[in-house]
Amino acid sequence: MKIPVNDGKDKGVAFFPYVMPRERPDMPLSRAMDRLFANYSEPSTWWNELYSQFRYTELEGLDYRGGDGRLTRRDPSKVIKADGKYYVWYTRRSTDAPPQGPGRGAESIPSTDWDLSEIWYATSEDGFVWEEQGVAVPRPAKPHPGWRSVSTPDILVWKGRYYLYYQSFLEMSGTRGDDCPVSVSCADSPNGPWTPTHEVVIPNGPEGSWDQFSIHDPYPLVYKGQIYMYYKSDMNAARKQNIRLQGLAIADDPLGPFEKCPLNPVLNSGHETGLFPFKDGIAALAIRHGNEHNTIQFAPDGINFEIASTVSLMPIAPGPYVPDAFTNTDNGRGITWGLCHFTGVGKHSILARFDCDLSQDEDAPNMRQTEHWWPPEYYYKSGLGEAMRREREDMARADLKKT
Ligand code: AAL
Repeated sequence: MKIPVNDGKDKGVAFFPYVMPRERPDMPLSRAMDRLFANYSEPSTWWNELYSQFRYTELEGLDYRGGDGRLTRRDPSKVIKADGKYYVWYTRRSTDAPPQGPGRGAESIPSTDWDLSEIWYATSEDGFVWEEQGVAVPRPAKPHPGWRSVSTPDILVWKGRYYLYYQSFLEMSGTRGDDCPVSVSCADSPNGPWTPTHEVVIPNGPEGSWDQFSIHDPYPLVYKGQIYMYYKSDMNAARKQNIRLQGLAIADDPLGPFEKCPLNPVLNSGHETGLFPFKDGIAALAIRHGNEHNTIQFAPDGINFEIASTVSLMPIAPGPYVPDAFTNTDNGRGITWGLCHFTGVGKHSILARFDCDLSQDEDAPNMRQTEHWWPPEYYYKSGLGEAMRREREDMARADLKKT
């Protein structure tokens, strides 16, 4: 193929213009430039409504007992607004010992950070200072689902009632794997009292299926008049090569039955769920794992997701404030903030706030930047380590001996 010479002199071949066109120009394009106009809503992050940087703020008001690992808060729910306040629910573990590692706990000794946990909640009048209100869902008695631990909650508001969905462990996390189904509790107020159904509402898949062992991170939205419950499962645990995929189950009633989407899994990357109605579809934060991690994705039907942007420093375990999460909107406005968590803070996790501009109603130019100017020491923290340093030195010596 004769490669067109874009010197501007050969009038037979136009050159790509200096000012970025907002529509695909009528000219031959490379695959990369064609993709820029075909795959994205805009050819640049400057105008892409589903691109944003993420900024983080330490929360005030939540104590962690000196951070000795006996108290953890993590995996926040979506944030909702009720009675003129913000509400959030989360995993709270308070144990006499820090976590001992997957499968290495005992009756009152936690294995993982979310073992032997309860669901607690907090309220805020500004989204930065939070006041812990108390337990929402304690661990039920054996043999009810969740007797070992209830964790990783999310909230649904449906026809004036409140529903908390959560991972309900029937054994210590790490016994085989991080295995659990999902159960649900109901209330007439965000302050409870919460009535557990003691039922599994999102069951594990059949033997040999991708979600046979774990139904994690339940995340309900109201879409097309139904309850769209997104969730994550861990699979392929061979040789510690876990793969996380996300699925969808749909119901007409908060207590089910939830019918799993025949196209499951619907997201090929990610970890904890974080989604929101956007325009006529659903947007998803694909964080941490998979070929498409660190992307924001969009599905015009809530099922078939495409990459909308590539981002960085994404919130871990995002619990966004989604004003239209339950309004059955066909023009989702998007999100600007939420809560998330940081794990491995010693042997516990902490909640934090993230801010972004993934909203049709906000324009924060400083969040459209794509670069983080970290000082070198931030990069050096992601170092080689002694063994790999020696390995690379040996490689260099061997290479230099070659002619
Ligand atoms: C989190 C979530 C689920 C997992 C564990 C606690 O990041 O994916 O909740 O079970 O880790």
